[in-house]
Amino acid sequence: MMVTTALLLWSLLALVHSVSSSLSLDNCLGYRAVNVEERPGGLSADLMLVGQPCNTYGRDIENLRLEVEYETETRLHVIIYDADENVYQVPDSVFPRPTVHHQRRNENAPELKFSYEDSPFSFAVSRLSNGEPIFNSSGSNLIFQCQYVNLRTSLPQNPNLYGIGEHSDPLRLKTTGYTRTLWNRDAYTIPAGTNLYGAHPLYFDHRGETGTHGVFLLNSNGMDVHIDQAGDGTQFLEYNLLGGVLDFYFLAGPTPKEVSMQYAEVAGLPAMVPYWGFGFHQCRYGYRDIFEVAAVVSNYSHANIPLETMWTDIDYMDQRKVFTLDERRFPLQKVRALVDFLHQRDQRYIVMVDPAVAHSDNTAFTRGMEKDVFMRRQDGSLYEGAVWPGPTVFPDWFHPSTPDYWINEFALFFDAENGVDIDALWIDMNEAANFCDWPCSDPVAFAKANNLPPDPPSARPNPSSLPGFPEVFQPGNRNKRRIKQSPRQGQGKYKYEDGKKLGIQGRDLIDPPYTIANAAGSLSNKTINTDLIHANGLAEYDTHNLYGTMMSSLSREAMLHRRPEKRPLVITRSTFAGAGARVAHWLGDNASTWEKYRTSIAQMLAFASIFQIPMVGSDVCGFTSNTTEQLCSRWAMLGAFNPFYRNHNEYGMISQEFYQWESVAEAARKAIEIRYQLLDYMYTAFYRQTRTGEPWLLPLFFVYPDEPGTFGIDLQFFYGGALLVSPVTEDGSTSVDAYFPDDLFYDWYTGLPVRGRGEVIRLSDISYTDIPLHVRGGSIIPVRAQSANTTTELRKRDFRLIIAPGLDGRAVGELYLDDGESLHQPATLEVTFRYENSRVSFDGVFTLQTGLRIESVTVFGRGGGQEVVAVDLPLSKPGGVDLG
Ligand SMILES: *[C@@H]1O[C@H](CO)[C@@H](O)[C@H](O)[C@H]1NC(C)=O
Ligand SMILES: *[C@@H]1O[C@H](CO)[C@@H](O)[C@H](O)[C@H]1NC(C)=O
Ligand SMILES: *[C@@H]1O[C@H](CO)[C@@H](O)[C@H](O)[C@H]1NC(C)=O
Ligand SMILES: *[C@@H]1O[C@H](CO)[C@@H](O)[C@H](O)[C@H]1NC(C)=O
Ligand SMILES: *[C@@H]1O[C@H](CO)[C@@H](O)[C@H](O)[C@H]1NC(C)=O
Ligand SMILES: CC(=O)N[C@H]1CO[C@H](CO)[C@@H](O)[C@@H]1O
Repeated sequence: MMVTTALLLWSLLALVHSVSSSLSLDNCLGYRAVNVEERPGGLSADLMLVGQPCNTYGRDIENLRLEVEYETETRLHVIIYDADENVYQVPDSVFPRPTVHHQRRNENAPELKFSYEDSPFSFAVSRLSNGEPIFNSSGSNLIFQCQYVNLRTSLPQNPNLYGIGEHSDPLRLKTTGYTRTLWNRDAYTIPAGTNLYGAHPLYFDHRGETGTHGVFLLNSNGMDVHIDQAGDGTQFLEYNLLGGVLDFYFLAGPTPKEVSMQYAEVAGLPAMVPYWGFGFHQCRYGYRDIFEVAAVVSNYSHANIPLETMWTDIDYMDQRKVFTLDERRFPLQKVRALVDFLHQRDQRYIVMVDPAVAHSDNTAFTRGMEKDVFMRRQDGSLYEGAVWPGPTVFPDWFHPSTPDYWINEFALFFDAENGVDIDALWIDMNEAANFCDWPCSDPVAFAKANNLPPDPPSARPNPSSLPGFPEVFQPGNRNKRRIKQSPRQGQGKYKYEDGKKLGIQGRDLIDPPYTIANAAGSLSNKTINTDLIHANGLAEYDTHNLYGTMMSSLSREAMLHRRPEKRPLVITRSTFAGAGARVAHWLGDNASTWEKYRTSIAQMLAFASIFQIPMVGSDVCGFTSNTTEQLCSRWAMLGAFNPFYRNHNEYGMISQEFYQWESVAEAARKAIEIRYQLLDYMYTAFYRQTRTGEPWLLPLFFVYPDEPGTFGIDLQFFYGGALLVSPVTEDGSTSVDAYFPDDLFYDWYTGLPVRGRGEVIRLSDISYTDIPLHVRGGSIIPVRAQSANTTTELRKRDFRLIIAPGLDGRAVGELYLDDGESLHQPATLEVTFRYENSRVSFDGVFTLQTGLRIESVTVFGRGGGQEVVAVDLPLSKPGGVDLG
């Protein structure tokens, strides 16, 4: 009876103190924890609904389970799910759960402490060392319904929160009246404050000297995360989920870098990329034919701007159909000739692939139908949308035959001997995007009305000979492949089974009672219908946010199948948590505006340092709308400090290859020269992230976590731990107000010291072909003594060491080298450099014999600037030299 009384009292309190604006939610009395079992390393309990179900946004689930496990010293796993295990959970095949080493776990006390109140149930997580509360759900009752889950944590006032992407808002999130919606969307022009292409339900809470922690919610359902203050001024963060379970990983830090590394333990270490992937890439939508593509290659060469990789957008396709070539404008023989030509010159070629397959007379469709791999409606009919080629069907990545299908399409179309021998892959439209508005009942009519596929530009005869190009561009013929149409087949192939976490039956999968702030309107608008059921029984409603990442993973497999020993490079638009373990990301269809130029820095930092997708970059010079000479010039320089460096442009916009303006060409030559000299420094730091999760591209507060002045900065960043990049960010400006942390820095160009005081310093007279760079004291940067036209050439250049002594007079640095492209490296060079008392020395692993040497050492800050000392140190054994 005590229980009942307490219960009533709690209910009253809940009503009186409720801060929720919705009256109906106030009737939800939460849950009561019973059968609590505490054990070393964890706890479990049953949670039983208190009072009558409130059934606000779907039926309340009456019996829940709570499992708590201290998985490592720094990671706490808390999961709340339905006792019957019918509610959908993210499948392990898509997001492999981290392995838990129970023995290791018990060696030291965990850094986080879980506590709970039993009725109404709430839980809290605190930092053991200082008692700091990290998460506390006691302010409102847990709501767990079949189409709505609500959990709120209180937070300190004015918290420094980061993450919850993908978004184009400031790196440090707004904390009042702010909603982050996660529902992957084809988000043309990446507008601020809206849901974009990816879903990363992870935030960092940085509290300066008391530490940083991370909270990752493994949930792929649509959601709104509200960050706001309640009526009484209490700061909170609230999850509003359209389904799934509450599967939390709390990461203790205590530094931002450590939180990032702990997240990598959960989401997977990022994939290593080939060395050449860091070269400069050129792309655009709207190259009219293979001659124009070849002309761009030729023009880059003439302008003396190193071009590593040429790309082609959907222009190469016949009527925009994947796995086809436009026979007039991109005939196979000429495409192959261009690829051969590029390969002979140590350059590469990349094209785009979309997931949607044209519903028409083409082999990719026919073979897919034979294997029955396309998504179907619940009545068994084929589901159709309308994308670039017009009416399309969509592969079901959960179908057991889809891997064979996809790998086979890649093997045929991208065959090295007879097809388009690409070096890496670009995948797009995989949210999945569908141009056709919900309910898209007539995709054929929609395609016709919207000119899909768009009319290609008219084919041209061979326009002129291209200087330097061999006899490759002669007219050639290719037989059209004719395919017989196979009849439609299929029935609802799936039978529901209880207890398999496949999703509760009887939900409204199209218009759930709770509405998230999806910028595309209703859930299924502009994408695949959310009521489709995949071959394994999962609903698109639950798995929508996984579609792009599943396509990415399988496309990586398909690339590996073509070149089993080589690291694949796959650049995707849509991502889910953990995608970085397999693929890279570009920031989507931005605009050629100063605003997007600025935003690109915060976006890049979020992906690299928080979401563990370190191979990332924006469309340099901007995608849609016309760029300007000055913007393109500044972006050519900023882009050189993006991990992924690609100029890309929208159909119909003015040309923006770097050689189009002399000032931009000059900026690009200078930026690429610096980037290439630094390439091994970057490669080393990137490699370290793939092994340890330590982010290599850093917001300032990651390096100076105790300096409050750094917390909000997202227009400057550290490129590797040693180089501070402070780009000019305003139109027409030749100056920038740059924050210098309390430390010693040196100007990259002059070696002159700058003593930072945790204040802003105005850097001025920065021409349109310059970008301010400063080396952090305490660093040694190995650079290539000269740049080169390709990364293949670059790898033959000797090294130079730049030594930037710290406030204590010392410095350290690292160099990692391998063959640049193999998945497994038989031999490596892993060197640590140290500088102390005017002596530089190095040692490490030298199994990779490169024949390379260090030819000089530059010490910054000496003689008022820099002093260069010629040396001759082979990088084949430990060495050192006194610099006097
Ligand atoms: C959680 O918040 C409640 C209400 O403010 C407070 O009473 C409780 O002590 C907090 N729990 C922890 C562990 O901080
Ligand atoms: C390449 O350069 C030539 C000569 O400047 C120019 O006429 C042509 O338009 C350029 N082509 C492309 C695709 O940039
Ligand atoms: C779907 O999107 C279109 C274009 O943004 C919009 O006009 C329409 O209202 C949306 N429909 C729904 C049902 O959300
Ligand atoms: C871009 O510039 C071209 C050429 O000046 C012009 O025709 C076009 O309308 C411009 N487009 C936009 C979006 O401003
Ligand atoms: C690139 O090649 C051109 C032409 O051969 C040459 O003049 C230039 O110096 C090369 N650039 C670099 C950075 O090696
Ligand atoms: C949010 C934003 O910047 N949107 C802009 C993106 O670019 C388009 C085209 O220039 C503009 O119309 C949008 O306002």
